Amino acid sequence: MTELAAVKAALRTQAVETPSWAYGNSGTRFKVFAQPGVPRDPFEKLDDAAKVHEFTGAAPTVALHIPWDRVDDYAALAKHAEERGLKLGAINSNTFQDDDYKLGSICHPDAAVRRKAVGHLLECVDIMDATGSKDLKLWFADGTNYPGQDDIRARQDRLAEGLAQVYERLGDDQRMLLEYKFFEPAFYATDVPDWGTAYAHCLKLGPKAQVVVDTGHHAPGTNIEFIVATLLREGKLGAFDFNSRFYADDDLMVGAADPFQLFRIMYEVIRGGGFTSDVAFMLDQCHNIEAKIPAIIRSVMNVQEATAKALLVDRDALGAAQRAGDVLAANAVLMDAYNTDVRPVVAEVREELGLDADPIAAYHRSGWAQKIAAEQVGASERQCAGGSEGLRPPPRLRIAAHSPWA
Ligand code: PSV
Ligand code: MN
Repeated sequence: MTELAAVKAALRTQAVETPSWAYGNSGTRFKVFAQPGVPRDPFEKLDDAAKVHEFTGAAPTVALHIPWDRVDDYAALAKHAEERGLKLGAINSNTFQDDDYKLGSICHPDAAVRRKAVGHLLECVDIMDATGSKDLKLWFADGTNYPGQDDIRARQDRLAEGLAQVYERLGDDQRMLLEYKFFEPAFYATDVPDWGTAYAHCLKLGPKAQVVVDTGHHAPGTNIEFIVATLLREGKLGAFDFNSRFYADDDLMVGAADPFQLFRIMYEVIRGGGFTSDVAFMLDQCHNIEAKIPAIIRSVMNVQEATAKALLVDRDALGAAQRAGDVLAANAVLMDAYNTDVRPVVAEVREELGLDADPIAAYHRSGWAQKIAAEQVGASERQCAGGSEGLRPPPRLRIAAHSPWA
């Protein structure tokens, strides 16, 4: 196979999971700008996700967030997905939204609150059984705001105990993916603040527990590709939550703020065997001012382009330069790949799959935006009527004026 053919073959296998919550209305804590045609329920979110897959050919699964995507019949939701060429992906838990969780969820000092939180996580595994989802994604807002507020070490013990209860409940082909985030909403000590803490818990739990790297969850300047390389080396990289950021957890389109970082991450993924393993490539984004469906299409395209560039790195030449200690040559090999315009190659892959070379133009031509705008009038109101359903959770700059967190 020629080099180009190998790159194209690899690109054809790439799948990016889109998050149900990216299709819904979201905003900042100052304002949610409602968009016309926004889905009113999880079924309509899947209809939109199907469009992303239809035009990219690369977004076949959709992550759900419970309770935002709670339905009476999960098998029916899975069937709805299947009829549109999709599958349901990771089930994201939510232990940060109830009043009970003010001082934490599975790390809370009160055993009754911890039991409630674990109960929710077990419910999420029941949902996985019904939807056929393989991954339970856990992110905990747990932490403290003031030194002395709670016992840091005891909170780790409670965390380990709660995680172990959920781990026991997992089926043979199910995984637990533990996500870390350095701050927010806790401002002093977050209970799972970094990859090291997540890794330590996953290691103790066993092979079905792996770490999630959300690209927006690090202090500025953190070398994320180093974390990726290390977790892959240890067999503990489970998934990505892709997005990009300028300041904190901005949840902007992946590849928008720092496409070079995304390329470096994808290079380490490929270098470490993560591209052909079961690492899940998920998006975790909010589209507050831009049109949502084309923004998600753009994000999938950005991941594809970063991947194509990473696949183009001449690893033999790189290895030779590294062994020779030729710093400049080694760097040049990497930069040559990064500076290649891969858009024509990715477009060719699409055409070979029978898709339009330009997914965004094809989406705009399809008339879907006009159709949902006409048919789903009032979606924003209805979406919020059930409380927080469909809205992004409360982290910084993300609270709707009319939401329970305002
Ligand atoms: C937390 O900020 C997070 O990144 C977690 O992945 C959540 O599940 C997601 O955002 C939605 O709240
Ligand atoms: Mn995330």
